[in-house]
Amino acid sequence: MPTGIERAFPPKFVWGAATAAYQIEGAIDTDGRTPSIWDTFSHTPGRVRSDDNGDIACDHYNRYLEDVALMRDLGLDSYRFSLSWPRITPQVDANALGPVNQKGIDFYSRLVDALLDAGIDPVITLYHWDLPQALEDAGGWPSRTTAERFGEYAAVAAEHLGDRVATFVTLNEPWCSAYLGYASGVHAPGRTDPAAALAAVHHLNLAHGLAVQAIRQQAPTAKVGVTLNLASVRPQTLLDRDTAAARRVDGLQNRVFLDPMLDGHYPDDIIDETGSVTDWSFVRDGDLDAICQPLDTIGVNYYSPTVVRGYDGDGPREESDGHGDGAASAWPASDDIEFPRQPGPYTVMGWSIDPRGLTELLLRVHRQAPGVDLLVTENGAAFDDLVDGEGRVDDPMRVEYLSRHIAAVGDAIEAGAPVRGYFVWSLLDNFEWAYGYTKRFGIVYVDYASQRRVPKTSARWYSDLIARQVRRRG
Ligand code: GBH
Repeated sequence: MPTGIERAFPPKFVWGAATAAYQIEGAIDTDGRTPSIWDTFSHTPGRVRSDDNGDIACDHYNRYLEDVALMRDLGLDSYRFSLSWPRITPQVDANALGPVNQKGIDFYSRLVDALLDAGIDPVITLYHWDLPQALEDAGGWPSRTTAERFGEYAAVAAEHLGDRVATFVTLNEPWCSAYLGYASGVHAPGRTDPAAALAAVHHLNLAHGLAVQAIRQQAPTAKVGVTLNLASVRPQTLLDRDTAAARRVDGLQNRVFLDPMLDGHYPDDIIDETGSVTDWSFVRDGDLDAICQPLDTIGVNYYSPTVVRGYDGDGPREESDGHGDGAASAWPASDDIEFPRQPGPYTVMGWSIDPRGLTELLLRVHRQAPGVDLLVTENGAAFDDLVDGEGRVDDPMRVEYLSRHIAAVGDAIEAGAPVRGYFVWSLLDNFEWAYGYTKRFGIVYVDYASQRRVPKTSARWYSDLIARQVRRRG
């Protein structure tokens, strides 16, 4: 079996795996939980492949002890998971957070205690896409009140869990929440309004800033960060129209989040170039100060490279967001840009495999945020895994994918990026959003009929890698 990397990572480097609440928990109406936008979306026919939904998912809500035991057996240092907001404050609406649901807190409290008992450091993401439906009904992320309620919810989470949880991540991939949720509509709530998407960008940034302040107040020793799906954007050629396209995509995907969070301003070129869509009047005095909070860590999620070119009007415009033709564009004010399909190899998502993109991306973020620690909060791949006659799941392609990307993280560290940890996406096969259960990202196979967990070859490989690195620590 290829081991890939025998180099030593820094002694305190953290090896982990990640999941998200709606993708694994199930138990959607247990202990007072109310619906999120993903319950509504997945129960709307035609939105999710095979009309799958997260009603049961991996039944993690009932099986969390088994899953923690699995993580302990694998030797993980850390586990990144998200809280389901509608478990914590199920009665939230536009005007008030509503009462705290003790049963919701208790579930996460038991999970955190089980992890700590197993020697696994919990990393909590406050928001991985499951907005309480009542807040969407009141306008969702395009509406300012959603950000205000999010700040209050963050305070509750930090108050109840901050005594035991060392690291909080405010948002997971606000790019997806804003652009896939409100522009292309392939994610919940499924709206297709580019102006709303840009308002959502701002209110997600504001939500982040308010949450950082709330966590600092409630849990002063906790480390706080955000997870972004940034892109290391490459122009297809050095023609002006391609480099201009790359600059716009860098702006809409990276700088529109990084600049306000790290430097307290929005990129002028992006404000200009989206002028036909919105006048940005949703940005109020004081917002940028609220958004720009010192961060302990930036989480980077990376799956595939981004190559762009200026669209010259010839042939159908390529926009490979992996959701096929016919969807509205995820990119506001960007009809003059296309995303040419890249050469293989591909994962079964159709995403091309290119580990160098991860090295480049980590170095790009480090350049803009030189003093901030970095974490790879997600990296992984979907392949067509099958259980064989002996009840094993052999996934050599995933081993290859992970080993090359981990090596790419090592390259970034050697080049000076302060990367402190790596989290595989995902611990378990799970509900892959618009793809339902058709795509498997886990290092542990889940048989959805029996809920049996079967560690794949990649899980054993990752476990061995961690064990070797731990031995080196001495
Ligand atoms: C993450 O999103 C999520 O955080 C996680 O919940 C999810 O399960 C996981 O990834 C796997 O999807 O234009 O064809 O090159 C990642 C979402 C993936 C969206 C890459 C944009 C571009 C693909 N992003 N995608 S392509």
